[in-house]
Amino acid sequence: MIEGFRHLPGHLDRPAQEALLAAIRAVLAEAPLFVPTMPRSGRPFSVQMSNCGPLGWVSDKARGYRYEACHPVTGQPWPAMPEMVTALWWALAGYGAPPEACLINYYAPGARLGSHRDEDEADMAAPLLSISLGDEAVFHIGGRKRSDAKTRLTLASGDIAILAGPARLAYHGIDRIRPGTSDLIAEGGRFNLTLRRVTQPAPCDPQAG
Ligand code: MD3
Ligand code: FE
Repeated sequence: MIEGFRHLPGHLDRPAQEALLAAIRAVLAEAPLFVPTMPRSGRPFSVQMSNCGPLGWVSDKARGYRYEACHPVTGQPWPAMPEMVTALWWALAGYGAPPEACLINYYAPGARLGSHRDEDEADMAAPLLSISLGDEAVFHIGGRKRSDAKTRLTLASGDIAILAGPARLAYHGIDRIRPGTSDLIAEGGRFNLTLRRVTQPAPCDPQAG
């Protein structure tokens, strides 16, 4: 397993998972799930997405992967990040600047996310924090090269993963979800939240402190 990957199984108990799910549903009422498409091919993702926070990750055929301040369908700014989400970042990320994007992925049964690296962020030194809710996912993580050996593990409801250092640059993906393995989400499926720093934080001004 690559250095810098931390898995905290069951970090959120059931009441915390329910509270977080309610907060995510409130975000989705303002910023509905959309279907991103691949650059160039225009092929749709099987994962549906939305975001909260000042920036959101989007992708389409014409303009590719990028962060934007507004929802691609509604044109509205992304809703604020729920406080519970930012609190987890301050407690666990070990980074001195706040997250700027919280990407919400929804996997219906049959959805998957092919092996990729997250490299659309200017600040690649910041860690990335992932929270899983609902059905279990079969997750894989390899190394910096696509050909590096992969480790597979289950991400279950309430699990948190923190990617820092070398793991931040590793190939990873979701092979499949296991339908019916959680009753948290009434309609089934899985939500994953990833908290991300996007821009480089301004250096501290020594005279300001
Ligand atoms: C390892 N999401 O949104 S979360 C993504 O479960 C993404 O929805 C998956 O990959 C999901 O980009 C996996 C765990 C994760 C997130 C980012 C990583 C693992 C990572 C970045 C680098 C290495
Ligand atoms: Fe990723």
